[in-house]
Amino acid sequence: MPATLKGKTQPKKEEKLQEPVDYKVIFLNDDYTTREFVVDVLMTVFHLPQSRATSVMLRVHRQGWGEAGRYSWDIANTKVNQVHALARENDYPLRCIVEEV
Ligand code: TYC
Repeated sequence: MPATLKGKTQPKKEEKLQEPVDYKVIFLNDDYTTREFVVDVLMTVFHLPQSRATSVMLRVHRQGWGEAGRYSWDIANTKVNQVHALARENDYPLRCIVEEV
């Protein structure tokens, strides 16, 4: 290596690029939000096909929680805010949360 480049262009070993962290959006069950509304939200906000939206909704209904998708921090939180805004507009208590993968 030419002496002029020594220690200048060589990346240091500890400067490895980190993989970006993903965040899950998790739907939580409740007793009042209709199944149809949850499926609608999963289709419109998360762009799930109807069959997938239905199976995620049923999983949440039966197990208490279920994953709608994985996104960057900003997108996950935007989607959670969209879900909560739609739920509020329609008087449903539907909640979802963000969790690091
Ligand atoms: N448990 C609701 C019902 O029986 C349906 C439901 C599913 C609610 C998923 C919220 O995230 C949820 N109507």
